[in-house]
Amino acid sequence: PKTIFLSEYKAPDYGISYTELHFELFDDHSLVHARLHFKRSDHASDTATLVLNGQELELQALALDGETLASDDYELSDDFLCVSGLPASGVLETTARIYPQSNTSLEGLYRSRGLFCTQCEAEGFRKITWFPDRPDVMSTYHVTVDADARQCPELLSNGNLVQSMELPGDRHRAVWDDPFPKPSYLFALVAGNLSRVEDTFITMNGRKVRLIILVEEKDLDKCAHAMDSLKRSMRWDEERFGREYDLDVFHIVAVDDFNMGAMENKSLNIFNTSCVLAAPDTTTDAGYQRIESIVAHEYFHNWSGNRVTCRDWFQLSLKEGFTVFRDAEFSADMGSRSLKRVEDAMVMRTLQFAEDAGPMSHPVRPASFIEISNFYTLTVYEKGAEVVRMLHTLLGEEDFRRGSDLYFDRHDGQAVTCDDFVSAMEDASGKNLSDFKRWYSQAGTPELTIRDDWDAEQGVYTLSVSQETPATPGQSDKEALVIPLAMGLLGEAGNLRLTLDGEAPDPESADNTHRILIVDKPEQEFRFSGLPECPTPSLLRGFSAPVRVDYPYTREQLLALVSRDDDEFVRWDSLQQLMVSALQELQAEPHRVSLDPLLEEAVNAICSQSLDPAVQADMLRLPSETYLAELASHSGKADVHGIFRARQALRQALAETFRERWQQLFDSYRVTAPYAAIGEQIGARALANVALDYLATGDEQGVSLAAQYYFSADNLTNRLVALRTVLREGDAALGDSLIDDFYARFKDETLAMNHWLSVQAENTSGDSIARVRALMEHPAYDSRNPNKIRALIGAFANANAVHFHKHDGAGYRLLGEVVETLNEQNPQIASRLLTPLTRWNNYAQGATLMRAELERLSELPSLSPDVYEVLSKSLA
Ligand code: HT7
Ligand code: ZN
Repeated sequence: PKTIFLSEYKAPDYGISYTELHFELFDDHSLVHARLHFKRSDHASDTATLVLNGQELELQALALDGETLASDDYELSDDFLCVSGLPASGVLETTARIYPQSNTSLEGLYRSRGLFCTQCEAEGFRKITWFPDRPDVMSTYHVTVDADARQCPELLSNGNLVQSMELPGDRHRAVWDDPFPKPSYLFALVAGNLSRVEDTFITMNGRKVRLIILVEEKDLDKCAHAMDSLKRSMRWDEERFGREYDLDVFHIVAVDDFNMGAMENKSLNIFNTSCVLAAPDTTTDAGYQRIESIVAHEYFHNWSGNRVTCRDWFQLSLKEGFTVFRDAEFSADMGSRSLKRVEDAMVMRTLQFAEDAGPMSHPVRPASFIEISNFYTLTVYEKGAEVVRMLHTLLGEEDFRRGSDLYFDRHDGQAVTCDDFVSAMEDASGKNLSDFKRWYSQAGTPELTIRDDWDAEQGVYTLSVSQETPATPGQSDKEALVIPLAMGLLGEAGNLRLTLDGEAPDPESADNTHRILIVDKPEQEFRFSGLPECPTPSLLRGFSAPVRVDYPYTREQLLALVSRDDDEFVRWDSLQQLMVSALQELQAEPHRVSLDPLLEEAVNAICSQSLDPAVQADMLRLPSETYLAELASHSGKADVHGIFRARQALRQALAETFRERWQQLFDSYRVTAPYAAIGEQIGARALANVALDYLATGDEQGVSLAAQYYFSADNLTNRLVALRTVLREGDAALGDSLIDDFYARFKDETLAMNHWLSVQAENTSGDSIARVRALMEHPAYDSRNPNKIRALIGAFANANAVHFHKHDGAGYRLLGEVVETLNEQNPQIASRLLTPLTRWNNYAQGATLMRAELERLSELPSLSPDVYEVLSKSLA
């Protein structure tokens, strides 16, 4: 497979101004007739070849301006159709025969439970017809779809419906016209038997938009939350970003077989059912929140992605980073801002930092790739969003909004780059952001080492900050980044007023206890004067930058921050740090029994203060095994078995020490009202459920309480918490009986069954590998459905570390076998599933066997480019 480089980007020689497509859909094949209205670009030579991508297509007809093309005028290969000797403009006509019913890759046109649907991002359109399948070729589309009227009563594509008619032989036709030029990756088609939920939205300029969600009839009662989320997103984008919807109709279609969460095709968003359908029995609180944010994310792409799109796939974060930033702001506005920040920081620190330190490490704007599907990553999405957030922090809301308006005005209808985005921000704010742009090109997580000095006589406190970004594959020398470091100083009676050297003191301002320090050199000092006492620094407030911070906090200082700092992220993080150090001690001394009194005091402080219960719940949860493994591998090698035992011991100690507290919290926060997915209830449930988990730890009465909780639950959140707790703490017979009960209740609800698979895959009691292998044969599993694969195999490899890392390598082999099958069937899912094995270098014990499994896979014949890229980079 070939590596593609950003530095080799060339604008296309031909544009396609107008694309006419005519689909004839049949059960055993489909025909795609295309008429491409091409025009040679000004920069191209008269003899330039028109290069069209095409894969797995059978050529049935090829004509230029109505005349069949002679065979020496074109060249057809597995990947391309190249036509030469063309006039400056004209119409190229092709007919392709394709086989959607046997397309298991879920890219291009495929069938999901009989429904015809498409997934074209990033390079799937080339599996539908020959086309310059690159985002800088933008065209308007006119699409005719013919299919059997009974099997496919709904025929949909992008834009507006301009005609529908019956055809002979029980067939019918719909014609769609999309007036907005778009790249081929935003093309969509859906045909099948679906039922509709409809609503309307009146835009800020009074236009009426029809909102239509299409699902299988059995799921009609699960669409209300998505519809409500959509309407709130549309209003929010008008109010916060001034963005109005631009067509008269907006569709969301739910499909069962989908490689990712959802896809923002112009006016015809296609969603994984798991990201649209919501009901209390089949969706957790987190699931409701995820649906809200994904519906918003896809909707927001209408501007950040569709109206203004990417010039090439290296610029993917232009649309994804910006859109994740937008959806995060939306979620923060809909719920709790600090909660959203804590949860996003957890994802960054646990998963993105690991990606940044692993063999697939890449910058937010990668410089090269083999297979672009491998770059839909936490780095491009989440770190990309953090980069946009830092721009927002540096510019402030007003200038940022001006920059965003300028970006949309300047580039509407264009395919542009991350540089264009930053230029708009520069032009709107008058700030020079050239050094800041290193965030786009430099991979790796920067580490800030912070030390301090207190001059009691002068009342001067000095913070010395140095930054370093570790070497990553292909990038050994790193430059200093521009890092906004939000901070405060905590004194005995609360946060102190701050006067930075060179600044006039401002005792009047209420807001002078908080600063954004701009760290932009390898080493810097910040001096604060006029302080009455030696403070404790409150650092990286609100997770103001995606960096690690190394400051030698004492436990007393952490306790002070947990108890009294103004910033909820810092309070959460400080308690996490106290727990991490307790866990590290337990790992070093497994028989240690006493709980650190300062940790005890910190937990007490959090339990007794009135905080947002959702944030309180996050504060009281133990750091995850994955986070602990990431931290351990940053400074050495991770011992997953030691981490597991230490967490068990700390959970036990906290459970015993605070038994009364847990009971009080459980009693006061247990929700007795009927289930509603509203912030108030979600927060209360989270806190009650954390308390229940501790109550059941090593305690028979607590286990019976959990079992009762399971049976009395009116929602999936509580039922799953109870089930997990019983599986962990109860005897096997009780656990099995709940598993059977869950199956009996929900066997017909495929989304609930995914949770049933995950819970068992993550269960560390008994022989997990045998259990997972048995479940692979169970009717609730489907080896071709990405949701099922993620629910069972993904959950096992990512959330059952002690069995995945079994000493005999059986966990690695299990994952390897699944990847081997998927390599041919669905390469995108295969390469994603491989991720845990690629981290072999983080583990002392498993490394050799993990590598051996990667090596075995790399010797397989016919590796897909997706899997090849991950394997070759992991073994380099
Ligand atoms: N922009 C969408 C990306 C996507 C995708 C990418 C590769 C393979 C399958 C895919 N399905 C959707 C999703 C988003 O970020 O909004
Ligand atoms: Zn997106």
